[in-house]
Amino acid sequence: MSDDSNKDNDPGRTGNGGETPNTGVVVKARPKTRKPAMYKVLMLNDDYTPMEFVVHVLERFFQKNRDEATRVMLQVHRRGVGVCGLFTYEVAETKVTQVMDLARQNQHPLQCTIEKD
Ligand code: TYC
Repeated sequence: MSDDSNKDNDPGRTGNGGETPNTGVVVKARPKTRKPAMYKVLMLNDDYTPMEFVVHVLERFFQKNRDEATRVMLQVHRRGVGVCGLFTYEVAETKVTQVMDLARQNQHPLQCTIEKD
């Protein structure tokens, strides 16, 4: 005997009057997000690294033009410390490593560091 009153296995059946099938998935309308913490890369002065090398580093790793790189380099030279840029933690770490590696390869004592913004 056939029984067409049982429609529970009918895949097209929505049970809500032809609206979107209810998948049971709950999605927040406005998912909470957080801005990432930002970190300054600071460059430190020393008595030996040539000014031109510092300017080169700022152009190469911090996308500064010649004028901006010179301004930051002179700030460090006169005041002892200057800000190269503001980055997420991993990017800031990478910049510091790149600067220190190039400085070491060229036997300059140039130091830079990270500070939470
Ligand atoms: N003080 C260095 C000099 O007179 C120049 C210098 C600038 C070095 C900035 C490091 O981060 C620095 N040659």
